[in-house]
Amino acid sequence: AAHALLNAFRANKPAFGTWLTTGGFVHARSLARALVGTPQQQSWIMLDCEHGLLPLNPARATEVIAAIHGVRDGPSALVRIPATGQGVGNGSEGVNWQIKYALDAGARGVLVPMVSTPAQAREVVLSSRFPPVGRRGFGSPYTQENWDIQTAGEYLNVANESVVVLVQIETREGVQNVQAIAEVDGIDGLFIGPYDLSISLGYPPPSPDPHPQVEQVIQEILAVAHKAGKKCAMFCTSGTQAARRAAEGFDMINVTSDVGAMQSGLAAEFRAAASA
Ligand code: 3PY
Repeated sequence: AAHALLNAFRANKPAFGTWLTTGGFVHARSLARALVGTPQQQSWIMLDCEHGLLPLNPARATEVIAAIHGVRDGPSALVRIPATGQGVGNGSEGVNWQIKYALDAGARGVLVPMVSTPAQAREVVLSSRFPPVGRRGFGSPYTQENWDIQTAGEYLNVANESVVVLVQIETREGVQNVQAIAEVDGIDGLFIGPYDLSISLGYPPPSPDPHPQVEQVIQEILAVAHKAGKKCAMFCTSGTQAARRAAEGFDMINVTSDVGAMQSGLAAEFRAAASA
């Protein structure tokens, strides 16, 4: 079952997207509709349940994801879960149940913050893929509706190849282990979080560009991902930055956020109004 982000990945075209940090389903639908008809159709929206004001409340996530996917030719909705890679391997089931809720709600993919070891990446894959690849549980009666698929059985047949599994490289340990993480089967891509990456490496956060030492690490991660045959994603905060990252070869690029776009849009209109 294809969707906008997967289409871009398969066509080797950069997929631009935006962070969704707040709001209900009306807000999410407006954001999704705003992306339809932009020059870049292969877009995505990330429900930020890590730092945004969208806690991973399954009922709410289901409504927001349904609103986005109700938009014809619209973007793919993905979920960044709250639990980090450290949520596995210490006995916590955080990553497991959060991925389950996100995917059962119909998300086209998941993003797990701060994945620092190949063991953590493998755990992410186990939670995201149905057997025989992983151990994701099967049984939601709603997921296939969101995918516009007729039966749960059909969803089971397409989910492993259609769900996009992304891990964030944004810790010093993650950088040290980046090659082994990239090589984990079932991981589709590495998503660089330049803010956490900078502070983990002992540098200030990007303002707006990363410190040159951090930039070097970013380019190394991009090269490692591609060498392993994986996609590489980058978080940006403006269209100008995003265009540059696309030209560098990034496959998936965050352009802005709901709140950021609202603020800059308002500021631009008010500046225009005052310039008369
Ligand atoms: C980071 O830059 O740390 C991110 O995770 C993107 O918000």
